[in-house]
Amino acid sequence: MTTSADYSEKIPNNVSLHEDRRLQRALESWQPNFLDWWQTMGPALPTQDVYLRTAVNVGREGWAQFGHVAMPEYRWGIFLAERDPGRRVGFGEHKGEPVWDKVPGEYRADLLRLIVVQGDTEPASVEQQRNLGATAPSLYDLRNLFQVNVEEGRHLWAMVYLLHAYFGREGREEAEELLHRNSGSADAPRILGAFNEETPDWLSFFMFTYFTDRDGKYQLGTLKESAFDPLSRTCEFMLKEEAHHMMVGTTGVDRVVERTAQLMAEHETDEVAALGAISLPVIQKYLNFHYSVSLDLFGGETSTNVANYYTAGLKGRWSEDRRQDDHQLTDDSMMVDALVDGADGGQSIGELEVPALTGLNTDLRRQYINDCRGGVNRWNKILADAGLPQRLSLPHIAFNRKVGAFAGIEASPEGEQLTAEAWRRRQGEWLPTDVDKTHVRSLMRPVHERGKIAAWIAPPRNGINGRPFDYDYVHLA
Ligand code: BYC
Repeated sequence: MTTSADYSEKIPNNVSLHEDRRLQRALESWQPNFLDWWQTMGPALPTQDVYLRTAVNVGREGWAQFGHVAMPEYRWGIFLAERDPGRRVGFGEHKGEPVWDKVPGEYRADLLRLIVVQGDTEPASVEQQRNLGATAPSLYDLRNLFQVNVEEGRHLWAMVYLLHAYFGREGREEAEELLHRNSGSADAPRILGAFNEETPDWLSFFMFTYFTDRDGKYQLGTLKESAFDPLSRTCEFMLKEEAHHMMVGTTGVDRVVERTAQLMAEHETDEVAALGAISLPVIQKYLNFHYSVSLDLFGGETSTNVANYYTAGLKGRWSEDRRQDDHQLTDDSMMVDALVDGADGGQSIGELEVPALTGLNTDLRRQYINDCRGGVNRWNKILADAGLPQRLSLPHIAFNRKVGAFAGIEASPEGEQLTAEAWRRRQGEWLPTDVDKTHVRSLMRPVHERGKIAAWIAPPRNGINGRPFDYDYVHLA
């Protein structure tokens, strides 16, 4: 057996990598850099092995295997969903034409940009979560953190494969850059705002996996519609893994709320901080923060970029095939959230009618917001079931925005426009203050013993892959 044949087994793939020696060599030279990055920027807590799911195929049955794996030896593979030979472009000016197996010259720059932005978020989130292992509330949670991390690593591989396979030298250079930019770096930050924020504690982690990973779900859902078939097929498979990340966020926040509600009901008090838990107002502030920075990830309420992506067939809408329209939208309009001019010469928060194509970021953001409501309803049901009158809520769309129509104004969670002075004075009521963050961090003491859990969070209802909660999910080094 030659070295390259061995190597093709080292990168599990369903793209016949062994048939393209040049591509194989290119990925071969990127792999050690990825592993260096994983060692220096990936999970910091030393472990022997972790009970992980590894993608091994894309079929309906048995696409993943579970087992204890030493993390640096995780098999980051390249998997594209199965090809549909009859697939046609579903929207835009090429609607009805066969999808593309190569990158059309005129769309090269835009496709490269979209793939680089998507790729940039994956290692960014691993960097953000690097130190969380040291304070995990249980081995079950620790395992889930690492599962999310290795899969974000695989999603980076997915984008790097596209860059190497379809964008020549420029793609290879961009793949290198994906390992050089770092979350929060002053010199070379990650591209999108939310990915330069800290994830310093587990409440942030659960909020991040609920709200920010959910942006991932929606963006991948639009790229899955792409006329560039390899991108579409990659995203389709990534979405499969993303479901676990959603579960981690949803049930993570569930369990924090459950524990808080339990203590509130038991002790008939709202002041659960003294009881070693996180109070509802602080949970609400974390929710406000993560939701609002995630809303920014959808770009401006109106955008010519998104209109061009759609018309060209690069990026579709969520559930494109279920939309009852012409899938071209050239004659349509829609209402978007906007600052509107008032009779008094001032501007207020309202809506404006714009061409439907330029409003597509708003369309996607609204799909996302509806989905986010599902989480809030769940958490409120936990509060109601505990007999408590308090409720959590999503803040107004204009609250704490740094991108888009409301970037230049300040608004309360209820959507009341505020002066800069009022915002400065009151923002601590709505966003985590240093005191809140310090308290949450003070609770983050590691529980690395089998079957044990920290006092600020309820245990999960189910373990992973049919294993019990007290399974030895992680062996620490
Ligand atoms: N921060 O025309 P505009 C995930 C830039 S998450 C900084 O309004 P457009 C994951 C924008 O790039 C999913 N800059 O917006 C989750 C543009 O710059 P250029 C990631 C921002 O282009 C958790 C300018 O502002 N995937 O997978 O229509 C863990 C004007 O922008 C931001 C994608 O995002 C921001 N928040 O839409 C792990 C999909 N927003 O080009 C993973 C690919 C906008 O003028 N990306 N800007 O220099 C896209 O589809 C689009 O680039 C965006 C922006 C939706 C991000």
